[in-house]
Amino acid sequence: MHVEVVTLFPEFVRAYLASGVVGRAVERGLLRIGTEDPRTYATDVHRTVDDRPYGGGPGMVLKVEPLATALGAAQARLPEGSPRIYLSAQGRPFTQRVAREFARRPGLLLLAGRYEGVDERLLAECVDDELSIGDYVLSGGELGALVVIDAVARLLQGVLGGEHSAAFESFGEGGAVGTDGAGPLEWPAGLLEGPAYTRPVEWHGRRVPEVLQEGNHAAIRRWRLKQSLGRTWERRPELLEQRDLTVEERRLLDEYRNERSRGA
Ligand code: 9D3
Repeated sequence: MHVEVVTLFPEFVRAYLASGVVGRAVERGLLRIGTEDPRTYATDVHRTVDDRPYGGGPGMVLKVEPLATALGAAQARLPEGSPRIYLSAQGRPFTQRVAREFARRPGLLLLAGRYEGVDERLLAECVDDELSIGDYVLSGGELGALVVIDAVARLLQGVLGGEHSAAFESFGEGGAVGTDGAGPLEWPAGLLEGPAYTRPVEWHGRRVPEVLQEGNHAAIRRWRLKQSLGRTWERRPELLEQRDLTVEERRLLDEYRNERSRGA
């Protein structure tokens, strides 16, 4: 896949993308990333990319011409069928479902805004989709673009280990929410994962649950499923409403709630 990012902070974006899962995907030739800085295409001596909003009001708006030229330069490097996406607080929510849609495309053009936003005529003519990464206020679209790239890169064939990608396939259409459906245990889609432990077996008087130490794999699977259901019920109850529970899951969640109400 080929991703182009149009941003006033190309060094920031490239620095982040150089490490971790994404950096390795780039090194291995599974992902190509380019950047384009609109300031390159500003025509005046001050390299101006923003201007005051018509009608007045606070802040500045990104001018249409340098942005349109930068987008055109980035788009010229991308394959046909690469959606053009503007990251903004007003966009539709970016979710795992959207990440899966994007992972099937040959490329992505990501436009990160700054200041109060971009001239609406640029959006009308040069953008196919507008996405937000959540209901909080950021200073610009760069972190949004990085979030999209990270979530999409993990879904590309060969980017994660073989076991992970195989696990992903078995949940691909499940609409995993809250988890990516690609966990090492092939965890059921739509549930949060439960607690994890490693050595030492006791720390500050807190012990690793006995069941995890005993090697009864059926019991471990049941305990983990119960923790997962309980945690989802406590922290993200709306995820349970979007999902049908099996008879076993129903029973495990009831046990969890009963133990909880008795203070266990
Ligand atoms: C007058 C209100 N404005 C600022 C307080 C609105 C506003 C303008 C520009 C709010 C945010 C931004 C910059 N944000 C992004 O570019 C952005 C973003 C976000 O703020 N939240 C969630 N997802 C995204 S993606 C891009």
